[in-house]
Amino acid sequence: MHLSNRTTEQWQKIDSAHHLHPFTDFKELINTGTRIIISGKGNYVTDSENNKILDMMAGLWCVNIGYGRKELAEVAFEQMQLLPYYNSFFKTATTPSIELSKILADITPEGIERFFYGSSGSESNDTVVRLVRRYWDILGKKNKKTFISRTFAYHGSTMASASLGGMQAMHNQGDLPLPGFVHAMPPYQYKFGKNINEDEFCKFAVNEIEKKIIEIGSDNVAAFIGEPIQGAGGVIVPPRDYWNLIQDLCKKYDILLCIDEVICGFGRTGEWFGSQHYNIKPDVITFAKGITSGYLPLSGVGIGKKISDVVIKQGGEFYHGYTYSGHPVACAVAIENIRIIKEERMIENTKKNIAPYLQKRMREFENHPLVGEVRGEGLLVGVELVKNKEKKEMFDPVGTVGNICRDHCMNNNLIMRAVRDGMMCSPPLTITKDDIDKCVERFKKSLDATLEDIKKLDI
Ligand code: PXG
Repeated sequence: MHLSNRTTEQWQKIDSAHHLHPFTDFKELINTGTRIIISGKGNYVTDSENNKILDMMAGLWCVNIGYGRKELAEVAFEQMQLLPYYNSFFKTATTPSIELSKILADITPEGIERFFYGSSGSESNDTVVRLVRRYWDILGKKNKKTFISRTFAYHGSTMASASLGGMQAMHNQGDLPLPGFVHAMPPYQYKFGKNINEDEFCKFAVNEIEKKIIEIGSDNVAAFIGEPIQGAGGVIVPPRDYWNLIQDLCKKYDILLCIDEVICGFGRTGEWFGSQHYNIKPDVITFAKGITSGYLPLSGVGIGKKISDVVIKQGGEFYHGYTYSGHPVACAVAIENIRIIKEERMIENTKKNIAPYLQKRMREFENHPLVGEVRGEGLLVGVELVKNKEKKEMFDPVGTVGNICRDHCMNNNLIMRAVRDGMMCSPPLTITKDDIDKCVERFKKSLDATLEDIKKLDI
C-alpha cells in the first residue's frame, strides 16, 4: 500500500512535528505518541505494528457497515471519473444529490421530506440554527431565537454547534455559549435521579425543560434540540416516555422539535432513526456519520412540511450554503451505503439479533465491583465506572479512571471510548456474536486491570 513504507517511529515523529489532533492535549500527545492505524476490514482495524484491534466504536460512532467495503470505493471511483464535483448553488444540481434526497425521504421519520446538505454534523447543526431562526422570522415572531439544549449534549465543534452542545469544557474555551443558547438537565438518571424510580425521574427531567421554557418565555424560544440517546455525553438513555412528553411540551409552547440523529441515525438503535425508535415526529433532523458509514464526509438537515411551507412559500434567498453541499461523490457513496444496509438487512438484524445479544452480554458487567450501571439501546452501550457501587458515588476528580480503562482496552486490542469515567460501545452494525464475545472477554480483562491500578494508585 502506498505511503506505508515508514516505521511506526517515523510516523509518530512526523505526526508530532506537524499534525494537530482534534480534542487532544497537544503536549501530552507529543510525549506519548500516536497509534498509527493503517487498514480496516470488517469490524477490525490494523495498526502499524500489525495489531488487529476490535473496533467497538465503529471509528467515531460512524462506520456502520464496517471497514473495507469495496462497493463504496467503486462508486466513488466511478462518480469521480464522471463528475468529481459540481455545486448546486446557481440553479444546477448533480444527479447523486437528487437521487439521495428521494431515498432519504423514504427512510427518514414520517413527514421529513426535504434535505439541505453539508459535510459534517457541526455544519449541519449550524444550518439548523439559521433555518429555524429564519422560519420564525418569516412568521413575524422575531423574538423566537433561543435554542434549548441539554447539559452533556454534543452537537459539534463550530461556534454555533458547540453553543448548542452542553459540554462545559468546550464552553470554557472561547466564550461559549453564544447568546441565545441555553441548557437544561439531561435525562441522566444515574447522576441526577439516584433515589427515585424511572417514572418519577422522567417527570422530573421533562419538568426541568418546561421550567427552562417558562423562565425564558415561550415567545423567545425557537426550538428544543436533542439527540434521541446522548452519545458523546456518555450514552445517556432517556426514560421510555421522555421523548413523547418533550414532543407534547414543544406543541404546547409552539416550539420546534429538532432531533440530532448524527449518532442514532442509519440503524444504530435498530430503526433507521432514533426518532422512530422513540416514536416521535421531529420538525427538523440532523444527520451525518452513518449516512456514508464515514467513508466520505457528508451530513444534512431534513425538514418537513411545517417548515418548508413557510421558508419556501415566502420566497427570498436563504443566504446559507457550503461549497460541498450535496457533493456528488459523497452522495453517491451514501446511496450505495444505504443500498447495502437495506440489502443485507442490517437494521432488522441489529434489532432482532445483534443488539439484544450485545445488551445482554454487556449487562453481565453489572456484577463487576467497578461498575455502577450498564445502560444502552440498540448498538449503543455505556458502562458507568464508579468509586462506590452501593452509594452510587462517582470518581473525583472525574476522568482518570475512564482513561486508564480505555488504555487497558487498547492494550488488549479492543477499542472502546471513555466518557468521563464511563466506557462506551457503538460498534459497526456488522458486529457478530463472536466479536461481541471477544469484546466481553477483553473488556473483563481491562476492567480487572483498571481495578488493580485503582488500588495501587489509591484513586
Ligand atoms: N451531533 C452529534 C450527536 C454528534 O455526535 C456531531 C453532531 C458533530 O458532527 P461532526 O461531523 O461535525 O463531528 C456529533 C459528532 C466523541 C466525538 O468524542 C463524537 C462526535 C465528534 C467528535 C468526537 O465521542 N460526534
